Amino acid sequence: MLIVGELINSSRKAVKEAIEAENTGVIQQIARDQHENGADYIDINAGTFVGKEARYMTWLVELVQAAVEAPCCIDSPDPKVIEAVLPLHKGTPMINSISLEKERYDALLPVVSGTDCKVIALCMSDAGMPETKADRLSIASELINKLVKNNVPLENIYVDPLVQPISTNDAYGREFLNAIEAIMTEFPGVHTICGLSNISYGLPERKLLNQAFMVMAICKGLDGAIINPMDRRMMANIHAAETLAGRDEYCSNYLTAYRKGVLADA
Ligand code: THG
Repeated sequence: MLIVGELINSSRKAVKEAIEAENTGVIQQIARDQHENGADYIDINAGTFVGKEARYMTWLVELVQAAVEAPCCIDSPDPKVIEAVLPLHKGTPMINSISLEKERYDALLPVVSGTDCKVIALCMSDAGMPETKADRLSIASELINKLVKNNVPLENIYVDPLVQPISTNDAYGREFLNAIEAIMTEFPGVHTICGLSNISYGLPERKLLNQAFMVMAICKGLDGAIINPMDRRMMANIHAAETLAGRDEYCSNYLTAYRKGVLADA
């Protein structure tokens, strides 16, 4: 399971304040904490700073790279910001995200084509948010085919079928989960990823719902997640579910996690 640590996001108050104060220590500590707790990539998102986003993202990428060996996941609603930040990143980052929205697709394709970057392919089109499994599969298919045709290797594509709040429609969990299964079955070698926290929006005990949903998604084949790696119970659930889903030969990852102490009292 590829883990992207989500905590360096300006929608979080502490991060917003650290960015505004140019507090390098706070940001670098969040990066180190996430990496030490299992993040393979460190998501950086300053999307709430309209107008100043490019400047803050430039600052964040250099700061995070100075603090940890893990590469960044460059998360921006603005394709121009992603394009501007990319050359500053040493090694190969993850791009979050391309979609089927025409403007976004046309701007980002030349940026990812022919590189070795991992790219999140978000199931969004100009028709809006997907509702059903069929909507998601149709957008995913078109995106995957176009990207592969344009020199983006299948194994670098992480499809995000887009999680929507279960509190607004009781079918949203099922439609998402069935989309994961369909995408992983129809495109062997592609990956799937998601941010989970939308599923629990508007409900109490959100962590519980996020954890249960993660286990269900792993059962359907999900192999990437944008999460808070400091949530010990979430991380323990991921280790357990991957082993139980048959994705851990000889249970060796489970046993390694146990020896590191990350499963106990989670
Ligand atoms: N898919 C992709 N990228 C994404 C998302 C996704 N990037 C952003 C987001 N979703 C994932 N990142 C975060 C970062 C922080 C928080 C949630 C998601 C967060 N949430 C607060 C919490 O959980 O306590 C609540 C914030 C609020 O709702 O006010 O900290 O889906 N490709």
